[in-house]
Amino acid sequence: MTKFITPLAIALLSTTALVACSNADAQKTPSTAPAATAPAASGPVIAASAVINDSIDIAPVGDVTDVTDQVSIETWIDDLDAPWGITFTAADTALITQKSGEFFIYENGTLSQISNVPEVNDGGQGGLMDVTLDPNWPEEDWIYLSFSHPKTPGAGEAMTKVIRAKLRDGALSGIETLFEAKPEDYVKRRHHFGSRITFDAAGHLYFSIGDRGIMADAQDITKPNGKVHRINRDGSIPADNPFVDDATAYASIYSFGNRNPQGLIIHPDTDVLWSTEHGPKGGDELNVIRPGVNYGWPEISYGINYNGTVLTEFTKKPGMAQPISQWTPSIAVCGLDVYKGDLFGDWDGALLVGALAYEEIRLVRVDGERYKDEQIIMQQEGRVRDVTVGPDGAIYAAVEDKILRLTPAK
Ligand SMILES: [Ca+2]
Repeated sequence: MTKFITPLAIALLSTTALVACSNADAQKTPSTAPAATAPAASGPVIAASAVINDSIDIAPVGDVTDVTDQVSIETWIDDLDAPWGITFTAADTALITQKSGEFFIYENGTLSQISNVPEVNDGGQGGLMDVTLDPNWPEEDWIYLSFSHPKTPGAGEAMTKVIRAKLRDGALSGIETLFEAKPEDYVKRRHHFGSRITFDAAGHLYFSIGDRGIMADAQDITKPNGKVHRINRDGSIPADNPFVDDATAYASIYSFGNRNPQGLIIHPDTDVLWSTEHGPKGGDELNVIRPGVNYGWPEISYGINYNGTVLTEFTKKPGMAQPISQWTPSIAVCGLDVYKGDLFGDWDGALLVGALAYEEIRLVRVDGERYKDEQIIMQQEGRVRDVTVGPDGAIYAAVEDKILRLTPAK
């Protein structure tokens, strides 16, 4: 049905599918999400793991301090083309994905292209996306990659896919597929691929898929898009995933109602799973991701349609989690890490939030699952796609056509 559908028809479908679905079985909203309880707190707080905050309107992030004068910025690698993900394998050695599909290792000051990388569909917002190492690196030298996988070679339908492989003699070797959507769930639209990968202390792999431009799918657990997923490192499904007992659901789904999470990180101090998610026009979200929870898209949002029309009149509904904080107007959140290191000692444990449209890195201080405050540490250096902390404690940012290195200003 979606094979030759026009963008306009999809847009209409997206806004009406919740009330007018031609196949009732095709759309399933889970009934097993945790019951909503309203904590009587005055701020953006989630108190206990079984409780979701669904009743408090979250005010947009207000005045943010500019501390860019505390940071010195240098170009670490240039001559790239839309680097999307960066991760370090050792001091001064990094792996870098590029949206167009190239995968590089930067070692001893030299950038070398890695071969045997799967074909990606780099149309629209797709491409070769995130890269992460095995939690037991280097003893277990698996490299994890996400990308927009073409259903057939060329620029047709695509969906976010996750693989792992080892680097041998400059090539990916022993590639294993960890997550691949059902063929019928591939989508021709060219945006909202999500893509970020992170691991918890127990070794579970979490990754995000955006709604792929079909908003209603985010509420449908028979669809992989609009979700945060959780799998084991070999691609198997953890027995305690929230929807494993539902034969119609993707068993890898961990949370749903997520629009386009392009920041996803386990906080190493707390094991809390943080996510930054693009809103539409306004309503970018910082979320704590919990199993089985509905994050509300597109039924609730602090944003509006890009053309200015109302998307939903609701910012909250029972049973749908509120964000921890929200950015209106949108800064276009992309890339997320937790600062750990000696160079910026005062920033230990703070979130580093990249932003495409605002061309910024924000330092967001959190306490457990609470939002405390935020500062701008980099501005107007280009659209930020990824932020990662290096082994040397410097902050590295994938920006436009280069990797920047941030250190404390003298
Ligand atoms: Ca939400």
